[in-house]
Amino acid sequence: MHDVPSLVAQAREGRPRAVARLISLVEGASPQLREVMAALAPLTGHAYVVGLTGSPGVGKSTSTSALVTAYRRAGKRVGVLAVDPSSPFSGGALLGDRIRMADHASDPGVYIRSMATRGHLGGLAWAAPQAIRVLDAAGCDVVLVETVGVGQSEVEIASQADTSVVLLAPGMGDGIQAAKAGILEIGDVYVVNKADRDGADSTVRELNHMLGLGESRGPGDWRPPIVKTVASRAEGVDEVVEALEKHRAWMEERGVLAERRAARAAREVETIAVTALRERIADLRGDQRLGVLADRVASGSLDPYAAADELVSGLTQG
Ligand SMILES: Nc1nc2c(ncn2[C@@H]2O[C@H](COP(=O)(O)OP(=O)(O)OP(=O)(O)O)[C@@H](O)[C@H]2O)c(=O)[nH]1
Ligand SMILES: [Mg+2]
Repeated sequence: MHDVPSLVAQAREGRPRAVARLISLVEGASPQLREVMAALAPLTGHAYVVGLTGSPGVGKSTSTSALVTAYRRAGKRVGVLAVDPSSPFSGGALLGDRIRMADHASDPGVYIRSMATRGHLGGLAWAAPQAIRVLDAAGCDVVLVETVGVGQSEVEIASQADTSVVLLAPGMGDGIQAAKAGILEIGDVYVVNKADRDGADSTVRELNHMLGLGESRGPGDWRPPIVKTVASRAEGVDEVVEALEKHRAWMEERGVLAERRAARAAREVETIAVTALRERIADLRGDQRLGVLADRVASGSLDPYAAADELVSGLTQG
């Protein structure tokens, strides 16, 4: 068992080992998690959470690393969370990221953490927000969340960020992929990376076209900017930071930031509640209440809906 108050105090002072240990408690779904989260709650709400999504190899990690450099130059404390929803292990696929992040490894103003979430009940939706809370409470001004892998998880992680950055690269058929993945609805800022390659301008045009279609934006609405970058040479990265800051200011002005955070909190609570219920339902397999109800349903003295209702009300009464 960990001494939670002391861990939290150390994390708050910015001690990396305490931060790492707290995130491990999240990853391991520790029974002490409740205590940890209760202690962290009053310390959260400061960090600006930026999600980075995009197809494999588009340059998310390289961009993340360049953004870390830019934010560090501005004196900000930065947390980086690389989330891999497809793998039950930390490591492996994330090894390359660690190497790319090596520049920042000795910087005490940067926390970098990889997280595999497949093994979790409730998966990414449940674990990542808790890890973000840890980084927030540890005093990070900015938390960058990179999702490895494609598909639903990207949309999921986008819903956990204050601002979502969608990366594309020329010549990857990304425009079409993006449309398919529903990514065009989640981007607050679009980045066309690998602008040193042919076709960047046409990717920008294509994207512009797609973003403009079917849009009925009002004068005060946010229009997602498209920024060209060469992340491997840190070109365009300051423009990305500028776009992020503009989006953040726009959200604050309009009350959107508070709205998004409340929506995020609602989903967080919902996920935790559903996970708890699912655990209880799993416990029921060997429970005699289910057996008794099943016998009645089998013999025709009770219908299955009434039996399920009875079971559910039993669950929520503890
Ligand atoms: N030419 C060029 N290559 C780049 C640029 N940015 C990144 N790369 C290279 O593209 C490759 C993939 O970059 P990553 O940053 O690992 O991409 P990623 O999106 O994090 O990849 P996954 O995490 O595997 O999905 C690496 O070899 C980078 O060096 C760029 O602007 N131009
Ligand atoms: Mg990566």
